[in-house]
Amino acid sequence: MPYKNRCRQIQDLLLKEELDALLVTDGANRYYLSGFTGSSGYLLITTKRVSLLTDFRYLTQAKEEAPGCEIINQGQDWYDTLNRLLDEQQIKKLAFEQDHVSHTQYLRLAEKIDQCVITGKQNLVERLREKKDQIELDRMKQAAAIADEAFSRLLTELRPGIKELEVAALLEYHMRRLGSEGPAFDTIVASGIRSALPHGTAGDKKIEAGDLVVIDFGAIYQGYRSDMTRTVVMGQATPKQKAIYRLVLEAQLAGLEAIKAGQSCQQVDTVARDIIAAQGYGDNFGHSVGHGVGLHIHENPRLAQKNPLLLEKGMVVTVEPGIYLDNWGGVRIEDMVAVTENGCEIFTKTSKELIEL
Ligand SMILES: [Mn+2]
Repeated sequence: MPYKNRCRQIQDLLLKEELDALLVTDGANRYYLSGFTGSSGYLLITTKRVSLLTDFRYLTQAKEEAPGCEIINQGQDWYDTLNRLLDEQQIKKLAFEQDHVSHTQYLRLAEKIDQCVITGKQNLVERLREKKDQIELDRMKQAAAIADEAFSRLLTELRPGIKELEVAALLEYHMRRLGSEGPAFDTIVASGIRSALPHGTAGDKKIEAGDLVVIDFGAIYQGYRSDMTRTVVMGQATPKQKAIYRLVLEAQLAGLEAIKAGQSCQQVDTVARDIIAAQGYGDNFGHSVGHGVGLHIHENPRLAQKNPLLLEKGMVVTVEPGIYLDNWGGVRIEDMVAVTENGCEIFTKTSKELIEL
């Protein structure tokens, strides 16, 4: 069980920051620290105890999924329950996740918590989540494998005249049948001139002969997400389509090559970006090269120009340069990889040769 160890890391952080407790309100952080998959609940981590407050609907499930936590029925007013717990343990300084509390919740906390100081903190749990352990890596590899297989099934079904929305439905159907808990995010299927929209979610448009089709999607396996993009051509590629594709692929391969523990995020971005910029397409590549993935589809670390953070073994990131030309179309190629000591392990296995259907 990894949860106990993760809670212990939070408890160490509490001691270091001279805090008595952390109230976890974010769902992904709650799951990460407890294993509880229910949609509602709060974790209270003190230096000695981990309590999971949830409501009647989830009590049985919580006991099964989070044996490392003391399970507490939050009752009619969970602030009363929280106050009682804080009292019992003589908590004087309570931290809360300021990025995951609404203004209304904050005002209520400030009003109802009477015997201790409350203080907002950022990224306490998120920072731990940046580096994946073996259990997480295995799940993400499986999520990537599901997406790969779904994509190969989809390729046999793509024909001119099919709508983008149907393509998204087929992909999501295949992923579900292969064990995905749902799409990792709104599936992107952008064809023809729409492929120049970096985040063109699938629409009503029919895919026509000659279209570039950007397909960006992912699966969820045991809570963990995958992310991949392939661009295909419906029919035979034109010389320009081939040239743009080759350039994006060259940048993508260089980005992958640059990844290893100790490398800075901005350096990976630069390596890929420079290849595209050198051919005059710098302005047509307006997003960062990649991002972390995990329980969320977009997490730290971001592989971006202004991020000096050094990559560490166990981080999982995407590498996804693209070129987008208004009124013409776009190409993006994306793999998800795990950072290793000397390079990276590529979880996405689908070929990156240009696919002409
Ligand atoms: Mn991505």
